[in-house]
Amino acid sequence: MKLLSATQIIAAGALMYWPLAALPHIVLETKTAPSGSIYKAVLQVSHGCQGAATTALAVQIPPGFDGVKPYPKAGWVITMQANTLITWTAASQEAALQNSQIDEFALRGKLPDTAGPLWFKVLQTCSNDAGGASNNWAEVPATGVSTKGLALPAALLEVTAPVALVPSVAPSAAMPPEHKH
Ligand SMILES: [Cu+2]
Repeated sequence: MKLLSATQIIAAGALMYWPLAALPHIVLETKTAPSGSIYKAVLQVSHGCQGAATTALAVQIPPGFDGVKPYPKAGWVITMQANTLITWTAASQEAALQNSQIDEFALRGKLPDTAGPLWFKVLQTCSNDAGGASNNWAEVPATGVSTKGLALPAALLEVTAPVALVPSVAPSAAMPPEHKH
């Protein structure tokens, strides 16, 4: 049996840890969707604030995302402000999302007819007891869609051009065969 050296073990550990370390913080489950479609935005919250439990999540509805409705969550109270902000608040300490757990908050609406990035800005509020305050996931790059280097990036949805209807039969095959009288 071949024993791994300490260096090899550390290197393997670093490799395994890297994908986790590179994960963004609050992200959308589905990161692209066609323009004009009905879209369910599922925001995944994978940790709290500096170890503290999440007690509220306020999502700014991006301009152009229309007719938005939130999905209810057991133990959480929902408030909506003028179709611009949806907030889920834990109704009790027990309902708060622990730092060691993952959960999802969802809303649904109609995407704009034009393609381009849609940023979901999220204010995550945490329990004060554990020393956490809040994380304002609202940073957006000056240009483009790369969130590299941003400490608190907003969640990105890339709205793509509408899906073209593909004919079930190729036009040439659908043409009547050449015939003679
Ligand atoms: Cu994070």
